[in-house]
Amino acid sequence: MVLFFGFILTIRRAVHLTTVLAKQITRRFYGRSHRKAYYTGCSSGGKQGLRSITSFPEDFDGMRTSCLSDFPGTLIGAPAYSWNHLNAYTLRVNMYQSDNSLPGYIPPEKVKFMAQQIINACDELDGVKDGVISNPRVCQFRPESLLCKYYPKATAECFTPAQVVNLANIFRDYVETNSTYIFPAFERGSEWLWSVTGRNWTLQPLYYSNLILNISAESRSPHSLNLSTIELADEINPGDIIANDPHLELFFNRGGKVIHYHGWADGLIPSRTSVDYYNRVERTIPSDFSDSYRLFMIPGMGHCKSGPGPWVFNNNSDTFHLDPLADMLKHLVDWVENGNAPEVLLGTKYINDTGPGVEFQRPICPYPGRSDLDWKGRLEGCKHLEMQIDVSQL
Ligand SMILES: [Ca+2]
Repeated sequence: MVLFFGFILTIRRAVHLTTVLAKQITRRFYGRSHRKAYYTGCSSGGKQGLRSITSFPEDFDGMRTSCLSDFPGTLIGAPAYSWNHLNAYTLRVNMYQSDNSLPGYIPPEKVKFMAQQIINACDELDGVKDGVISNPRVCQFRPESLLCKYYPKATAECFTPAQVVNLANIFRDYVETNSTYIFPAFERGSEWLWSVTGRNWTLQPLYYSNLILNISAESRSPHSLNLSTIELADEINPGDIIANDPHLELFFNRGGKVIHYHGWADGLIPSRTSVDYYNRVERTIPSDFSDSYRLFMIPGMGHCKSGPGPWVFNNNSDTFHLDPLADMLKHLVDWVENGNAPEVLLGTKYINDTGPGVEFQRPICPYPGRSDLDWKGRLEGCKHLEMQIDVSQL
């Protein structure tokens, strides 16, 4: 039995109750209970998955809920788990980019130009010239490099001082008063997915107004956000919508397996929110949990899908027929049922994103591993802080 959850916003018990009913329906239809239960979801679906394994760790389990050999498995993509802080970052970006009459507003054609400049500067840092930035954290592109040399004589291919400041703010992590870290910024390479229409960026721009501040439609303004507003949102936590609990021990102890993924070019939910979560789990559970939980950061993938990178791995599409190494759900089943942990994921980029032909494939190592590629994009090894995987054995 596999449950698919998408972008519909649900709260604490909704996933649990849906799961209970789904199991009953499955039993009624097939005349027997399921043997294994798997979960896959991205975005709000990823958040719901984290809620499930932390609040209801027995949900994705077999018919014998007390039997540890009946393992659960969960596939979590780009989770919007830190909903309050994610919306705070989105609102902050709105301050810079939602009004196209402001001098710092960056129009779509300049965003497109900037995106190409970033690709030009950082594409080959991973050793392969393919239009994909494999590790944006080593991309040193600076907004000021686009500053018009002869300002105020600006052109379509340079930025005014106000636009450079605006861009630097978008690329800067959101840190509030007293050095309070709120949320990571977008990565270099995510610009192609930015909302640059001059209106509010997506992701519930009225969340703070309607659910936290309870102010009228006439008073809605993203400019009202500050640290006390964010702390109020954390305190109210409407519908128990925050799913940032890093305590996965109960799920792990039941034999649970988690594959977590996030696109490095996500222009909707900044990529490092997943790295932040992984690091929090690492600080919470000091022992090695690589036999239970692995994170894959996907080069050049946008929000749950699409982008210039190898974004197809059975994450959001059932129209492709992939070999097991290139299918994350098959990896999860193999891990749960045969004990084979995914050492490397093979991401696929199809021609025109529809196939049937394959444009290229890229091996992706689990975080914090780094995929070392030769110039043809073939994997030379996964360099880990503590270990190095021998890919000839895969
Ligand atoms: Ca590249």
